Amino acid sequence: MEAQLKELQAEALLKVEQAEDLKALNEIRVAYLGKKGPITEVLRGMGKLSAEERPVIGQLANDVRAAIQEKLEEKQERFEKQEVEKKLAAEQVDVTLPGRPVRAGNHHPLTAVIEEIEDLFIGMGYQIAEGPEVETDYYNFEALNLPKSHPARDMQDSFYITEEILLRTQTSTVQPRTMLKHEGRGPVKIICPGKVYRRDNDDATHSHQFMQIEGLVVDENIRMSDLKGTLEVFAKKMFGEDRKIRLRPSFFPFTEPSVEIDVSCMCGGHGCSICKHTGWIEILGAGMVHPNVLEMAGFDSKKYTGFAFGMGPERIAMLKYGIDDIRHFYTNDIRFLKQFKRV
Ligand code: 2U9
Repeated sequence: MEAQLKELQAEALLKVEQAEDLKALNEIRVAYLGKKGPITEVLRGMGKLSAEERPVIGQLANDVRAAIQEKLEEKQERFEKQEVEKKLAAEQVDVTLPGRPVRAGNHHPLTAVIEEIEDLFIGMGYQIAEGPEVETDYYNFEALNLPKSHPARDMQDSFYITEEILLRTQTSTVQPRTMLKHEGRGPVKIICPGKVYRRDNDDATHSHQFMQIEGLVVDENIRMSDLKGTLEVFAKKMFGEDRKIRLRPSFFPFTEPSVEIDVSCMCGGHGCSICKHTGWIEILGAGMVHPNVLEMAGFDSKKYTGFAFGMGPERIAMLKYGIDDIRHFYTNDIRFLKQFKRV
């Protein structure tokens, strides 16, 4: 039995020596050290041995088991180390290689212009007010002095959802909402930027969805000269300190008197295609808030007066950057967008 055990040890150690991978080692472990293996078999026959032989053979069997176990573990460790080294060699990274450039994004030109306008008015003490894009007929028309029978309602073709609910055609809806919150007490000094919708066929100068920024100031003793001074500051900051503005009479149902405001062209009046050889470019509509509009929003029109204005940021951006088609703002062509990196 002693010789048998020693032979088993020699045989198993040779096989471990010849094993070429972890799978082979595992097969050897099962074959020699498993429950059905030859060593277990030998130990099972120990009952037939004499009392003197039993501890000697028992000790030897345990030594053989330990020797095979030790060799198996040694070789397993070697295989595992080789495996890790192979993996590391395959995954080698050359840290000296130059990196691939990552294109940093930039603001959309329209967002940049809107934020510039917002900052400008915030600097003059205005607050930003916002409201819903899905509006009631009341705030979109009625509260702005456009009753159901008013012919000016034909001026805009709107996206109606029901007879009383529509996509707002102007951000002017935000002003009466904000004024009502003031419960008849001034001052109100807000600008309202946001998306508006009109049923237009898209072309170089029209879009069925576009942006508006409107402003409103309501307080005691607000005069037309306040309107003129404010919008002159705006035009100079936006287009250059050398620019001038002029006011032309106009009509809006929510303001009386109403004006359109032009900024002098950068051609200096010598004539160019942008100002169509007039020397002036229209940039804003404005006026003194109609007393009816003040009263409907809960303000006493004998005590309070106000001015309001409105502009299209797309038009401002087109003039500022020489963009010739409004659709560029909405088609998201990366070649167009990446030209407007803010510094
Ligand atoms: C209230 C009172 C008065 C807002 C105003 C304009 C003139 C104007 C648009 C023209 C085309 C902007 O560029 S556009 O899309 N707007 O010309 N908006 S006065 O007047 C208001 C608004 C609300 C309660």
